[in-house]
This record gives sequence, structure tokens and C-alpha cells, in this order.
Amino acid sequence: MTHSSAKPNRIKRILSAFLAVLLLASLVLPVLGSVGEDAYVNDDAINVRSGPGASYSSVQFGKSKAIRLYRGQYVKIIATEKGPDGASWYQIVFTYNGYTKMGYMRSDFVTRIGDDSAYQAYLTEQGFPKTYQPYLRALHAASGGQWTFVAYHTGLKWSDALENESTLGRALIHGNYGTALRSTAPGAYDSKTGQWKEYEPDWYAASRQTVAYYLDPRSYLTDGTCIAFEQLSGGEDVTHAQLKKVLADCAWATDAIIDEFIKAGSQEELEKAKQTELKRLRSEGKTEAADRLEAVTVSGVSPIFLAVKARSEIGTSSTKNATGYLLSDGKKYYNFFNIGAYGGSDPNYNGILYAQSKGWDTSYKALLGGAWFIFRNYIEAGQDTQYLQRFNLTPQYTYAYQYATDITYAYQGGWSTYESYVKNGLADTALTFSVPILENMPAVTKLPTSAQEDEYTPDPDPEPDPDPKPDPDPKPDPDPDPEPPTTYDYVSGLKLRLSDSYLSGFTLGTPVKTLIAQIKAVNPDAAVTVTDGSGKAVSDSALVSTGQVLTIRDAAGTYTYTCVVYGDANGDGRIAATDLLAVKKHILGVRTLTGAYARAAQLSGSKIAATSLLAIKKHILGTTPIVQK
Ligand SMILES: [Ca+2]
Repeated sequence: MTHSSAKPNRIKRILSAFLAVLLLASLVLPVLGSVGEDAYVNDDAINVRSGPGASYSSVQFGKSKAIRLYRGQYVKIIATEKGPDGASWYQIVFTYNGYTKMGYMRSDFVTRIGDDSAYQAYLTEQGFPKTYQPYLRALHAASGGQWTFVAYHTGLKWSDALENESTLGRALIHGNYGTALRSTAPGAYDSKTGQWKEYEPDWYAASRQTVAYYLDPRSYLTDGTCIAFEQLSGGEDVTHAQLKKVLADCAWATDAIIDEFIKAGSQEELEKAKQTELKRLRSEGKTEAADRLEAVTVSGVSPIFLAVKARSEIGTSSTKNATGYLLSDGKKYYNFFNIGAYGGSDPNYNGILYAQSKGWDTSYKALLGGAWFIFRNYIEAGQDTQYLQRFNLTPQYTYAYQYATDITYAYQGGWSTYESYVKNGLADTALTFSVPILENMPAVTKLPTSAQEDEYTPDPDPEPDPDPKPDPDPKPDPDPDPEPPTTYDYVSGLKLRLSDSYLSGFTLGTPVKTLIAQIKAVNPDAAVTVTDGSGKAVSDSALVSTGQVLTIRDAAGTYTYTCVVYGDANGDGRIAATDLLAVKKHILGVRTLTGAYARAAQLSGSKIAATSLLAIKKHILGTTPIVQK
């Protein structure tokens, strides 16, 4: 008896040593540690269920947000099960905001990567660390091989970059993101009063962990957000047919103009623009500026980037910005990028006056002038991706000349560019991505959360425990069969609309006290609070506004919603000229609208563009009121 048990024990010891090594390996990056098949999600916004079927609840992030995965997301298939619907479901492990999660997805939304050893060899040759590679393989495969990833070795130490980028005041996070992402460092937070310092209205210092998450290039590699790494320079091989697709729904995009976009983005033409500019500076005696410009190496500007920018600036309808705006000097002027179009009662007209001052009296002059402006403002210093514009990891002016303090700038920019590509059938266009690599990076970075986030840990012990220890102190259930509390559907009761955690459909100009009364009419026992974006309670007489957080507590639970009033981009509950200004600033890239505020400005489809401005104008003029959908 005693002898016979010796051998299995020894095997078990060896096995557990082996498993300990496996477990250690899994601590490095749990998704990679799991045993399974490499695969990717092949479509956008796919639900992840807690069991093999659509009737199972969604897997949550932050205990409130249903996780959806997008095309190109790397997943590991660890099992296959039949659902009650007869469909086959995969049990998958994946990374979400840096956390390892597990759930089920219907098998037709998941594609196995298969044998891509040649591509893996390419990634290794590029010098991509192991922790980047699964994500890049998934994105590459999901694009049908159209997306090319090139390593950008910054030579910078991760710890130095993080130190610099998290300098207090250099990285801000909007109030919508909740306090978990804010810095509690002295100066940013007063622990005596519990007050956060507002660096700008409703903008707070981001914590070091928040900065780490957004600085980490891998955070952008789970889906189309990776467009933050799209190279804005180059693009010499973009064809007329490809660009025609980008501008397909633009009434102003004639074949001639499409060719002009391609020409205006070329290095050769931009070199000419540089010489013209040099001549002007020298003739004006601006020697210093001319000398600085002389030293600039000109690269091409991707025509796709130019086209996407133009369509977001001037929209898709026929516009005089593209067909020529006749001024009193008898000439027509053009402005495809709304350069100089701000201020006054008619910003667009100011843009035309700017075009006149630059002599843009043909469409091509305006395109080349615009491309030159974009080159100088976006690409010149080597900051030729949205990511590098936010985090200047280039050798020139490292950590300086960053385009935004918003820590999510590149993340949001990458995602919204992806959305516009998808909308225009461009997701499978040949694109080149320059992905930064830092030295001594941590295995993983995670977006901070307000509560402990549940994570999946691969089971290191495939053997079932033969002798499970009984629960040492089983607590008697005090009430074995409690009456479940009534669940109220406040959203339908109030005829509102819930999308993600955003609540909309309020009648414009509803006072907060009226909203509270309406909720109490559904359930008199509900406790209701409404706070502004910074967490301060709002007065009863305030209007229901974009960015307000509505919390309803009842016996069944706590429901938290962020309010969206369409057209109210600045969050005062009214639709007025100040909202036009907020949207304009967003479009110009001066001040990015995020969260509820961004939603409030999405008045036609999912983008914020000239059409949003027009809709707000029409509302203010009383011609077409904005619908609270
Ligand atoms: Ca407003």
C-alpha cells in the first residue's frame, strides 16, 4: 500500500514542478500561456457570451460594460462546444484593455490563423518582441495580408518614456472616463478635500498607469485602433481606383480631382512647394525661417490620408470649396481642407479668404497648398503617425511638440479613422503601419479600473483533484428562498434609448427635477442622483445635459448611465453657438470631443464633421430641429 503510492507521488511532484514553470510562463502573458489555437475575430462588434449560446449573458468589463470584439482581435481557441441552437461555439481567451478574459463566440465569427510561419519569421526579423507578435499576426491575417507592419525601433527605454509622458499636466483624461484613470499625485488631487484639479474644464491629470496603457503600442493592436500607426507619409503606390473608393460618395470628387490628390501628395510636388515657400521667405527677409525650412527633408503625404481628411472637412455634398468660390476679384478660390476656416459668423468664408491670400485659384493649387500645410503641420518632424503625434518618440524633440494633452488622442484617432475606412470599404486597402518598440517593456499594461477586474487564469492542473477539501466553514444560508426584488425597466418606462451605457432620447430642455419625477413615477422607491462630468451633484433646476451621469438605485441593483443630448456638445443642456464652437474645435483638432460629448456631436452617422456643424446651425436657425434619437 505505502510502496504503491510512492511512484505516483513522484510523478505528481515532477508534474507540479513542470506545471509551475508553465504557470510562470503564463504570468508573463496569460493569453499566450493558454494552450489552444491562434485565431482572430473576423467581423466588427461581436458579442462574447458567458456560455456557448446567444442566450448566455455577455462577458462584462468593469462589471457593467458588455464586451464586444472587433475585426482583427487576436483570440486563442481553447475548446469547441455545441450550443443549444445547434451552432458550434468556441471557448476563447483574449486580451481586453490589457486584462485576460475568457468567453464564448459563435464559431463563424472566428477564423483560425493557420500556418503563417513565414509571416512569423518576418515579424521576428523586424525585431518585434514576442508579446507583439500574436496581435500582428491576427491583424495581418484579418486584412487578407493587406496590412503591413514595420517595426519602428525608438531606442528609448520604456521607463524613461513613461516618466516623461506622465509628467503632471502633460497627459490629461476627460471627466467622462471616471476617477479610476486620474492621478492622485499631490497637485492633481487634494486628499483633504477630495477635489481633483481641473487642468482644463472637466480634464484631469491621467495617472501613471493610465499613461502606461495608452503609451504601450500593444494597446492599439487588438483591432482597427492600430490605424493610429498608419504612416501618413509615403503612399506613392496609391492608385486612382483606390482613391476613388475613399471618395466614392463625395459629389465633388471628379476623376480629375482624384488625380490631383495623388499628384499633390507626391514627394516631387511637395519639394516644389518647399522651393516656392523658401523663395517667399527669402524675399520677405525671413532668413532664419528660410534656413530652418532649408534643412527639412520632404517626404510624400499619403493621398489616402489627404482624401480622408478632405472628406471629413468638407463633407460629401457638392461644395464650392471644391468647385470654386467666386470672390469679388472675379476669381474662384478653392479650399479642400478648411485651412484657415475658423472664427466669425461664417468660418467657411474665412477659409476662402485664406485661400485667396494664398493664391489658391485652381483646385490643384489648393490641393498642393493644403498637402504642404499638412506635411508641415503633421509629418515634417518625423511624427508621421497619429501615435507619434501624441507621443513623440522620434529622435527630434523627443517628448516635445506633441499635438494633444488628451491621453486618448491617438487611440481615438486610430479608431475613428478605422471606422471611416470601414464605412467606405477601405478596410482591406494596402496600408503600412509603423509600430514603435521601446526597450525593457513590461509584459503587459492594463487600463485602470475602479474595482478589481475579473481575469481568466489558465488552469495549470489538468488533473482533477481527487480529494477536494470540504469547505471548512460553510455558512448557513440565512434565507434559502428569498423573494427576488422587482426589476424595473427605467429606460423603456421613460421612452429613452440605451446604447452602450449612454442614455439618450430626452426631450430637449427637460429640467433634472422633471427627469427625477419621471423615474419616481416608474418606481417610487428608486433613489436617483444626477451628477455632472466631474462627479458633482447638479441642481434640480439644471437641464438634462450631455455628460451628466444618472444613477438609479433600487432593491434590484444600481444602474448608471451617461446622458447624451444630441447637439449639446458642450454639456449645458442647450443647443447654441457654444456647441458650434466645441464641434469646430474638435474638427480642427484643437480640442477633441470624447465620450458622451462626442456622441452628442455625431449628428449624421458615426463621425463628427462639417455635417454636424450644419445640423447644429439649422437647429439654432429653427429650420430643422435636431432629433433626440
Ligand atoms: Ca450646449
